[in-house]
Amino acid sequence: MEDHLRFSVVYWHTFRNRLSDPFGVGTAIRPWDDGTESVKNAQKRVCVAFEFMEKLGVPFYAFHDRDVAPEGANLKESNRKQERTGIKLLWGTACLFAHPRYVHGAATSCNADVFAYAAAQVKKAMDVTHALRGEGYVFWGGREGYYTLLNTDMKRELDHLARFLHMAVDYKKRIGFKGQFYIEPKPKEPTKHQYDSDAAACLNFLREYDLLKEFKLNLETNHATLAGHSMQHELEVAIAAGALGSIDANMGDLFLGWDTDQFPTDLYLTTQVMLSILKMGGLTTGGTNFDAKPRRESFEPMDLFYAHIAGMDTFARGLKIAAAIRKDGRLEEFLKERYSSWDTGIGAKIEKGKTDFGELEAYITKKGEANPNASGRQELLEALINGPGLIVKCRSAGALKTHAFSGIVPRSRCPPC
Ligand code: XUL
Ligand code: CO
Repeated sequence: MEDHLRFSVVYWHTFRNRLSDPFGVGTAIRPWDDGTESVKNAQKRVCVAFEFMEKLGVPFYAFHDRDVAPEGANLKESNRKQERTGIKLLWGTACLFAHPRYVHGAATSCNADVFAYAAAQVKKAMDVTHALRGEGYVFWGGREGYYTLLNTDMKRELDHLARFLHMAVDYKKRIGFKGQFYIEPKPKEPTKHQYDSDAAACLNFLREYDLLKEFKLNLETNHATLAGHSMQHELEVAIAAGALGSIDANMGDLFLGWDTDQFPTDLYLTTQVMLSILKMGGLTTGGTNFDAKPRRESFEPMDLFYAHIAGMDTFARGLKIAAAIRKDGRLEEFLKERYSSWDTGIGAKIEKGKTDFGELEAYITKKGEANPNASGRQELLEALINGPGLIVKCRSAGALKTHAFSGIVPRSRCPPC
């Protein structure tokens, strides 16, 4: 489970977020943090962060350059703490969205000097990530998008973004950084429309600008739902392109239309995520990165533990249920059967590219009608998902047995019995 889940704590929400909202100041009680930008305070924060991660038993963390500023002092301290605890850096990134200079974007700014500033900042953030032996580096397009097309040359901005990423790839090679590069899709917030809007848009962009072999995707649940997709949809799009890298594990709220970044406590969500990840064969460089924050009302230090443990337990159970569903085999069997017309005959010929419209016309004219002739069975499959992994009691051969299996088949055909 440890190898599959690869949990990671984020520095920004867990150690820098004061839990403010647009209507009120921060409520977080963080007795170790005096709220200043002093070196002493930053070092104290590093100590608390590593103590917290050690107590949780997580193997990774992630940061933005600005979260761990002042850089110089923190680099040494972080290196020492990594050595002592064995906790590793999952990925680093640069905050190219908070400072007013990035008001019109960074790599997609209308101003070339801003592009240059962003390049210098990413160069430094990559150096720091490399020095801390980070396993990856994330590009999330904070303000790489627009509010109105009236003032935006979209094609030019996209060309600039691609140029920026090519330069990052060149620099990566120059310094010998072997970590994985990721793009993190998000459709809106802070801009109205972001260029990296969803997995498909990112893949298209990477392909168009010949960057696909250098990047994978870091997918975040709440970003998927903001884009009008499920997380599983985004995962499957990335997996189909061989480009799923890592996940930012959180969830949104059904009734709120913004990025609430809640800790993932929904078993259906984590089960779906783990089903896709297991199908892919597991994460390699990536991890389950809790890009999540406790609610403004959960302001005590202890809530940081409760929140992470809730997320970790939900993913652990999701993994167990997903593994049980795979072991059970009925979902896979159903899918295999559903597509079986492609395995032989005309289906196999189409898949192999061994036929054409003319032959297909002759084939179907002879046959007369195409009859899909099979139900999609959505409700049955949803019931099946409810089953495996749950402990059911079943009376078998006179004795009450407990086993992990679904109760949707008649008891007489219940395989464990
Ligand atoms: C913002 C977001 C970022 C990225 C890293 O919504 O998810 O924190 O993960 O910049
Ligand atoms: Co994120």
